[in-house]
Amino acid sequence: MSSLFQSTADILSLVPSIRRGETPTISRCISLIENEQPGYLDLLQSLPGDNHANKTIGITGPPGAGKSTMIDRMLSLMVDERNKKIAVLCVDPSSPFHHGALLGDRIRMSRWFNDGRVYIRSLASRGNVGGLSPTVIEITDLLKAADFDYIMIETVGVGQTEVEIAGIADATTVVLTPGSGDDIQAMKSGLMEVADILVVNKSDYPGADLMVRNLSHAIMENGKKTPVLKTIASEGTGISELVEAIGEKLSEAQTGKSNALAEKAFQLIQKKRMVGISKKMLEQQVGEALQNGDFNLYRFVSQF
Ligand SMILES: Nc1nc2c(ncn2[C@@H]2O[C@H](COP(=O)(O)OP(=O)(O)O)[C@@H](O)[C@H]2O)c(=O)[nH]1
Ligand SMILES: [Mg+2]
Repeated sequence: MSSLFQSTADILSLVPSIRRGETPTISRCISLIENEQPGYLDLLQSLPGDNHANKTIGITGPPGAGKSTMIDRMLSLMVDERNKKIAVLCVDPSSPFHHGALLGDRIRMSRWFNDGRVYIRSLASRGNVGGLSPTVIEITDLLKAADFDYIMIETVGVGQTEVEIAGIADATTVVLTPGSGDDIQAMKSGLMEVADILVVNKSDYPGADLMVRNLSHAIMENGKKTPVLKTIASEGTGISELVEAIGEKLSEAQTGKSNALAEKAFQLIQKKRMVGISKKMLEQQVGEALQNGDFNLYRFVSQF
């Protein structure tokens, strides 16, 4: 793939345009980062320090829970009523081969695509199934350097993603639905630990009140104060309370916390150290080493 840019100097000259929130530049730079094209690290390294006033909101939960519908409704309140400028990043780590969920996101949020106050970008997953790729950290930092008031990240909750998104976002909302067994799953998987806010969406379905009670009970037992809210995203019910609760969490959240930054640093170093290493490449090299005889796994590994 050829670079969209002529040189590293060209790339660095784009930083002021990013700062002004010019979306064509932002889109090009996100592609640059997503595809790890030459100069993308120079770009990230030339972004201003991590002390931005804007905040990051994570919305996670199972596919179909209503996350995109909810974000669409939240945009109405935050953009139309409060005139905020918002970036939405949709990440689906569950489906590297088809883009079903991402298509759903686009449909659910379609009325914002031509609104200059909202920037929406979907990220295709890159075979990092069960986890968020560190690319999400990088792209979030790019968006933070622009003049958005809020950056919302929608992620399908699979495996570790909820925990990882909580490390990136200043406030994390976990969306569940009644009758799904999500509450049991949430209590087992430590989801309760990472959620700043729990939402029982589709509360027009039976079992919503029971689910809220179960979750509230579990939270109390854990000595936590995580709010549990009930919404019907498709009707806009409970959305203003949700926006309110998120605002409260954000006002408590400290930015530039060293433990959160250390966690991100850890992931980015991991990514850096694995550059050029893939299972396919290893399989080929192991194959060659085996043919040469006297294969020792530890001597093999030591060359990396
Ligand atoms: N009955 C009901 N349906 C909802 C509600 N919220 C969303 N939906 C529907 O659930 C489906 C999946 O919603 P979507 O926002 O794409 O879920 P996501 O995968 O979590 O982003 C869509 O058909 C929505 O219209 C709700 O509160 N009640
Ligand atoms: Mg969605």
